[in-house]
Amino acid sequence: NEHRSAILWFTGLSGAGKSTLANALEQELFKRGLSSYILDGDNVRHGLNKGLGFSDDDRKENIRRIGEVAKLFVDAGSIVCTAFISPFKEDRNNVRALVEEDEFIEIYVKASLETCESRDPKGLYKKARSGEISEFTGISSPYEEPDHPELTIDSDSLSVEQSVEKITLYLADRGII
Ligand code: GGZ
Repeated sequence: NEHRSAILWFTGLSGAGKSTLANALEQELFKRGLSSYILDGDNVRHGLNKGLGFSDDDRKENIRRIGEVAKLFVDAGSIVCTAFISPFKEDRNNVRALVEEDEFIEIYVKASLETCESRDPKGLYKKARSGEISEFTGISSPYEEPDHPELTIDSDSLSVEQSVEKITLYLADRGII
């Protein structure tokens, strides 16, 4: 099917819903016969980036490598969905600069820290509060909100279905799908 390649860069706190949304979107793109792929912690932090932790420097290197891999997918003609906290503006903007201006779509998956902390599916916030995990985003490590994301998804108030619809409408509007 006819489509343009792009990086759909999901950013947001742990538990905001980045992976859930990126996976649901990727499924929708697949259903439409589009060439898409997902990069997330499951296939990157355990492989390519095994050995990187959560210091500022390691996060920076994590995002740099993911950006380079995402660019390869764009070169290959795919729509690549990435789901990483990517807490630093500068690192996200460095990835943006790797591809054409219209090929990078920053999607801020926005949920309050309170919401994310109450979801706490893996109990990581609890461990961060108790000090068992250090440098945890939102607790003991910063998250820099995007200034001008192409899209903001308020995951406090939108369902996954509504969010996927919002993104696909945007992509159609931009002529990407
Ligand atoms: C943040 C951490 C940390 C710390 C482990 N801080 O909700 P999750 O569990 O499944 O997703 C989080 C994931 C974050 O990895 P990223 O590669 O997305 O981070 S970054 O973009 O900042 O490099 C969380 C888990 O790893 N996790 N320790 N200290 N998240």
